[in-house]
Amino acid sequence: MFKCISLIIKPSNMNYWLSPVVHPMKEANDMKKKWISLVVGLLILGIVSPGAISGDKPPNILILGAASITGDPIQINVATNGMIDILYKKTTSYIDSVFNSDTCTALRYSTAQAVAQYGHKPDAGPVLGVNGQFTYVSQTNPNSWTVINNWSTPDGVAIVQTITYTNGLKYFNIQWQVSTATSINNLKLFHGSDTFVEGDDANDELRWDPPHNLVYAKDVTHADSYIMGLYGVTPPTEHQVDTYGNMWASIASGALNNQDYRSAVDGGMALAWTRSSLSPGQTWVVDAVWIMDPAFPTSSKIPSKKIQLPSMLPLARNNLIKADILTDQANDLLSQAKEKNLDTATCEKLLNEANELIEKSKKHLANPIYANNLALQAIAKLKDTIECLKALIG
Ligand SMILES: [Ca+2]
Ligand SMILES: [Ca+2]
Ligand SMILES: [Ca+2]
Repeated sequence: MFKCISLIIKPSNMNYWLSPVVHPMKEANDMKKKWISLVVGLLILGIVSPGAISGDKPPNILILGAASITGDPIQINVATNGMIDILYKKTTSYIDSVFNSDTCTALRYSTAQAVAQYGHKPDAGPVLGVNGQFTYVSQTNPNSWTVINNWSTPDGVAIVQTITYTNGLKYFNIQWQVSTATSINNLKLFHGSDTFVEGDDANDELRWDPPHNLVYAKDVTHADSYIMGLYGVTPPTEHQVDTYGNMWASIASGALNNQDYRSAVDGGMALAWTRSSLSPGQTWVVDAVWIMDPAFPTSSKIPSKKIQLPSMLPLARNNLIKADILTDQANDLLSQAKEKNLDTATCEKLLNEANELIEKSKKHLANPIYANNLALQAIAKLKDTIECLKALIG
């Protein structure tokens, strides 16, 4: 079932932070401090009981503002920025299988001027793009089993990540749709994960399986380890199984190393897909599948289905209607403020920016993903305008 939850429990990763097992990057002091302040904050709020952090059991760590697909045997927690945590119920309880929510995406491309790369920032890794992080536009949940995240870049590139799960299956689908306001070339999309098979970061042995376009990991300390795999429904052009640090470094530098095997380590794995060019009005669709399975996934087990493309045009139009309604509300409040001779300059600036986004969105309806992103940005700006005017009027 889908829950729009404000708090997600992250027990095993906290164990990592408190455990004496060291990894220089992951044990960074500032991260520890962050966790500690979070726990202290939650104690004050009464969300975590003091008993929860004494004794052997780690405290529950809670992360704000995420969406969760709580299926069986797979649970998928998607952070507001679209980074993913995957839990797998091997027998009776769910096993955390990703370090924090470090399943991340990055996009590289050339504009007429330069090569650009934007991406996520894993907790234990660098920003996955020389130009910085994606702009995180929105997260929506059209039903209990789907989470959609919208991102953009300053070059007018829009990315929609859609995750869907059919309850009971040992895999879930993930898809990216990329569109652009101006022509771009040499596109490369990366997706990778800091694996945490069997609930710990260590001992993950990783392989590339070319017949299935699959990178996968299993934990060598468990004879019955389940397999965690990323399968390219859209055939990938690069892959890497490695230490998680090498894997993130490769993505950040713009190329995977195609390494096929890595003996037990704190592992990570990634795939990349390429496309030579993308023009306004076109959409590049990349489909992949995350598999969690006790047995090696054979061809008959690996799904070939792609996510049905949701039509973004009705969504963009619907969001433009919402933006128009909010514009009317903002204009009403603006009139009231002006009648009272209040200084409305700051609020009006926000309103003008929103109007520019709406006009731009309307111009780009032939490119509905981009238009929808602009409409969503306009809605956010109009909400700020309304808050601004309400504060002014009092
Ligand atoms: Ca995790
Ligand atoms: Ca790992
Ligand atoms: Ca492991």
